[in-house]
Amino acid sequence: MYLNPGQLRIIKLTTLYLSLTKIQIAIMFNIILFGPPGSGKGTQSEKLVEKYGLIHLSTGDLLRKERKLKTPLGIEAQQFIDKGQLVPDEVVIGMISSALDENPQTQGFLFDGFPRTVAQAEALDRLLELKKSEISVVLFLEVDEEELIKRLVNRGKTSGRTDDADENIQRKRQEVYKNETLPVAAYYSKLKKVITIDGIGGIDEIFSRLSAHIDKKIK
Ligand code: B4P
Repeated sequence: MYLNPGQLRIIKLTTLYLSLTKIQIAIMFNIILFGPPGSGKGTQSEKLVEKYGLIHLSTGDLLRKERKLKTPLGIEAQQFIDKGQLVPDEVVIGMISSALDENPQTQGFLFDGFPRTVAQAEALDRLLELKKSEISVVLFLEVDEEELIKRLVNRGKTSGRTDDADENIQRKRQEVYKNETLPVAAYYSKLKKVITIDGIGGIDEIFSRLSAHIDKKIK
């Protein structure tokens, strides 16, 4: 069959596009660091992004930044945070969507404290699909409730965070976690993406456990 130069060019470009798409899927490695409030997501995320060169997306940090700048979004969000409640889905999904668009060239993202509802998980999957990517693994830090409350009360002594100030708010946050956030683990378990990790122990010890699982996935 004879193909004219124009048709040949279209075939070449299509082939190039398909191979680039494949490369993008292969290169992006996206982690969700999952766990209850105080399980050490923020602590471990800082170390993981440094080791693996990922972009750290913490919805908690993004919301606190908005609050500091006194933006309308920050002021609205703070009312929920102060009561130990979740900020509405559309607010955090919008923030994550913008952050994904701001980092088109990354080799992957580490999502810390997001998704916190099944609606957020579904939205994240759709956003990544648009980028020809997906969640590679969900690392679930398991810590018992009394240890969590102890850590958060302790953090409250120096953090200045309004949601750390009071033990009743801590208990409320743990309750919200069980009702609204834990179903996210079930959602990703169905997709066989969840690995549970013991979140009790020294910070470096837990970091080694997380790294060992990531290294296995990357190979
Ligand atoms: P976040 O900022 O996500 O914070 P977090 O859950 O409180 O803590 P994290 O698990 O990161 O624990 P950390 O490392 O600090 O959320 C804050 C609020 O923002 C939420 O309540 C919600 O209102 C809102 N929000 C955020 N994301 C949202 C979303 N997607 N949807 C809706 N609302 C959202 O560790 C805790 C303490 O333990 C620290 O003091 C740390 O030093 C210590 N620690 C860590 N590892 C330890 C270890 N191995 N041993 C002993 N102590 C340890």
